[in-house]
Amino acid sequence: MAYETKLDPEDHIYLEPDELIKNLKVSTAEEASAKLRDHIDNLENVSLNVAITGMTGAGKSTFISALRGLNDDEEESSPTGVTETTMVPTMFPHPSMPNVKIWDLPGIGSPKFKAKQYLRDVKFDTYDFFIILSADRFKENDLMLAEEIKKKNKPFYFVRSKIDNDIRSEKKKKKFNEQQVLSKIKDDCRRNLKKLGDPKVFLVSSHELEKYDFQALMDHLEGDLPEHKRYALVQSLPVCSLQVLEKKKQYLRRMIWLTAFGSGAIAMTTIPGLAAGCDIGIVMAFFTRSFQAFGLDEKSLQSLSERVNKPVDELKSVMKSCFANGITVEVVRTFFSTSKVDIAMKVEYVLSSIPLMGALPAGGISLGTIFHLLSKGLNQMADDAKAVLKVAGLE
Ligand SMILES: Nc1nc2c(ncn2[C@@H]2O[C@H](COP(=O)(O)OP(=O)(O)OP(=O)(O)O)[C@@H](O)[C@H]2O)c(=O)[nH]1
Ligand SMILES: [Mg+2]
Repeated sequence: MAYETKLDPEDHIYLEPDELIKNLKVSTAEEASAKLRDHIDNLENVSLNVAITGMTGAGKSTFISALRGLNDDEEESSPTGVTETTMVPTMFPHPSMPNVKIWDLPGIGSPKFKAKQYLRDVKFDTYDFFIILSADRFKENDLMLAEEIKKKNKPFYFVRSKIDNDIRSEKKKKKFNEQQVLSKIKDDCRRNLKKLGDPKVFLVSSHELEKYDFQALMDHLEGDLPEHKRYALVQSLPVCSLQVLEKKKQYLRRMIWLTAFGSGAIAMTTIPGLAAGCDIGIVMAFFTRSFQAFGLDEKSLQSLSERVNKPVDELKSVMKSCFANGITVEVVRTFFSTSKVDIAMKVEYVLSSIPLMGALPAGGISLGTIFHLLSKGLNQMADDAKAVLKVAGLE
């Protein structure tokens, strides 16, 4: 082999898309590229509709803002307050993924509440799943609603909200033990919901998503969603912990394959200069998605800054990659042309298993180069995001 095969040890884990390539059933590299671009488009545009419901004042609007990475008092936030502020289903698009829609459903506090009618009124079919919030024990209306959702074969999750309040007041007691307090709240809720079997209950604080069961809730959602919707869920999550960050990175790494193949690099037979002939649009889209998913864009940093009470400049000061000031064609071009590429990668290993690649030996080099650069860029952004989390005190 003419070129070196040095590879990040991590890269081996992500070789599974070769299966996908093999299954494309195409006869030319161009066709493969086009199909993969379609595949990326489909993943990016998949719709995810999340319904948030519960009694008046349960914390729905606040939870929705938190899911969208916004603070209560930000302009676009769902209105919150102590009076009944939400009367009709209201849709809130995710700030950077408009196809991810979070719906604030009307409160279910009325004594005349009829679950069946309610679900019809809110057009239950719209939603991928329901989250039923309660700020204390779950009431009869919550149960009736869950039973009706179950009949309609939709997933639902019980979330006991405002846990930070419980912890704060229990802390004043002499024998405070956080784990015991949490277990007791959970047991109480479960007892309440016995009629439904033993449904899971997640304890959440919208002000501190990094604590309690928010992560567990997201893991369950991820597991229950059909495969093609998981990417949208994971990328739309606010970066509130190292765990979320790692998960995002893991999903994005799989996109590197699709992006590198989809960029058209495989259709090239020569490499006139680094990455020439590569579709810069698809590369830009990948880096932009990664940047936003990691919460490195100006708006996300602004929200984070307000939440953790640290100036944006302080958060930004630890971002050392060339992407720190945003993703532009200029930045990406510079990154591509100045990165040292001393690898041609193990990509041959994958390429050799795909019949149509056999005729394009030089294409393999470009593909390897692009794969490597995308991977390197992603790693650098993830490192920036980790550093920001650390300064924010969320690590
Ligand atoms: N400490 C704490 N307060 C919360 C939390 N979630 C909501 N709140 C507060 O609880 C109050 C009601 O929250 P909302 O989000 O407006 O509740 P809602 O369910 O949207 O209420 P309606 O729209 O009237 O049905 C507000 O004052 C919030 O600030 C939380 O996780 N922790
Ligand atoms: Mg509300």
